[in-house]
Amino acid sequence: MQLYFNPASPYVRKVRVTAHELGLSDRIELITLSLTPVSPHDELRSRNPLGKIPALITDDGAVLYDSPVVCEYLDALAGGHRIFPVPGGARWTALRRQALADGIMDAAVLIRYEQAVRPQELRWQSWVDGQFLKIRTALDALEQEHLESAFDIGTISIACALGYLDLRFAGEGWRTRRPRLAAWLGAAGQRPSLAATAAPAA
Ligand code: 99T
Repeated sequence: MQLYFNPASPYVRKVRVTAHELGLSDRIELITLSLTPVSPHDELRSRNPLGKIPALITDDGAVLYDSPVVCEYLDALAGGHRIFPVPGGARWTALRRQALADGIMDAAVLIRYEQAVRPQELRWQSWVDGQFLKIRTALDALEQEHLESAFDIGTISIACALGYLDLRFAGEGWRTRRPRLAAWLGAAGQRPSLAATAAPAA
């Protein structure tokens, strides 16, 4: 399999953590690329019309995207229901947590593009503030969750979202007033899958 990859992408990290947890990492070749919405990558676009990473080329030559789909495909390849729980309460909790974490990533990546890519004279601070409000509200909600009981697609996604905040927005200090979430990430981050996929400091 081949995975279109960039070390900064929290969505790609979800896929790599999932593969690591399932013992599939050695079967995935990474194709490294850099891209933004205003500097698209033609080869990637020919595989994924949205021009986004992650995109996975399977051993059958099929192309899969986006990160929830690729992670569930890998789970099925490894026998199923190891990272995505069987239908029932645990599954809906894991999928809701994945949606919440992906939403944090979406807001954070939009801010990143606004601050690092958009020309200075076109930037709109109220819009950035609105994205930060989503992130802070989501983090406050996560502070109330009992994350210790599961390591599945929900908690993998949360760890990757928090890792991206540390990478791009360390100055925001998300750990302040969220000690339980900070302690959870400190412990979860020791897992080999998360340790092996941490982005190098920006
Ligand atoms: O939007 C673009 O044109 C290029 N951006 C991406 O490919 C980002 C890379 S994170 N990926 C996504 O937006 C994927 C989202 C999708 N819903 C999924 O896979 O779950 C780049 C972060 C950074 O450079 O700081």
